[in-house]
Amino acid sequence: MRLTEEQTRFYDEAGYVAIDSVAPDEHVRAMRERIEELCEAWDTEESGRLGMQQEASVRGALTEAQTRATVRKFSGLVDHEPVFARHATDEALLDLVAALIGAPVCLYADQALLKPPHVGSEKMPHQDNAYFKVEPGDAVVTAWCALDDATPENGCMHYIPGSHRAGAVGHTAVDGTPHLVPDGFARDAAVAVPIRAGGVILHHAESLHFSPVNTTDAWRRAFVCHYVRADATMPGKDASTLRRVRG
Ligand SMILES: O=C(O)CCC(=O)C(=O)O
Repeated sequence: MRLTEEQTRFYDEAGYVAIDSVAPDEHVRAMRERIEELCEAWDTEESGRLGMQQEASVRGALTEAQTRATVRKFSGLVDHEPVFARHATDEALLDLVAALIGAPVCLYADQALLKPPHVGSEKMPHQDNAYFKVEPGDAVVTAWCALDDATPENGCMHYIPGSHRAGAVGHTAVDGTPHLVPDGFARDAAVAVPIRAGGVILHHAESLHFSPVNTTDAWRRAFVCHYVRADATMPGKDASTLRRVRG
């Protein structure tokens, strides 16, 4: 799959680009079904090894059904779950990734980010590289794949166009959470980027972004792969242990 010149220019200028119909319907369906099974099996070893997290607002004494309906995250699925490995190594997706960051390409991290109906919370503003600290920032791209149609109402991605051009900005830890937020953030400048299921948003590691709450009756699910060029400097990661996905 090729990026057009216009899409490449848009990414360079805005720090993100949305591409429709990247993941085949069958792959999207299989990922959605597996997420449903994992939420159903929330108290098993299988879900546990994927670092299952629940919405903070509802943690505590819940019924089984309530627990299933409040899962917000699984991590590291590609190492254990074939349908997610198939997506992360899909050649069409990797063509887009390599066009933006070059090659060889490794998978840096992957996660399923879920916004359950009504309780799906905001993902606070941040740059991915506030967490990763990869040098250079241009060597990392996030491929955010919608598994449901993502809309402003159910918590689609929002970006500050051009924010990556300022490079890394300072972030401060939010008390009692694992979140970092940028020091100074112009929320009014954010643009909502709705996308259909199967579409992928590619964003730069220093693009400021967030996603609001899910106010709808339905899930907003995404599978997110962070890719890095193999020659980048990655504090806290042993690059030789990362999965090489494009030579
Ligand atoms: O899926 C979301 O709501 C947030 C995703 C995000 O922040 C990311 O992919 O870096």
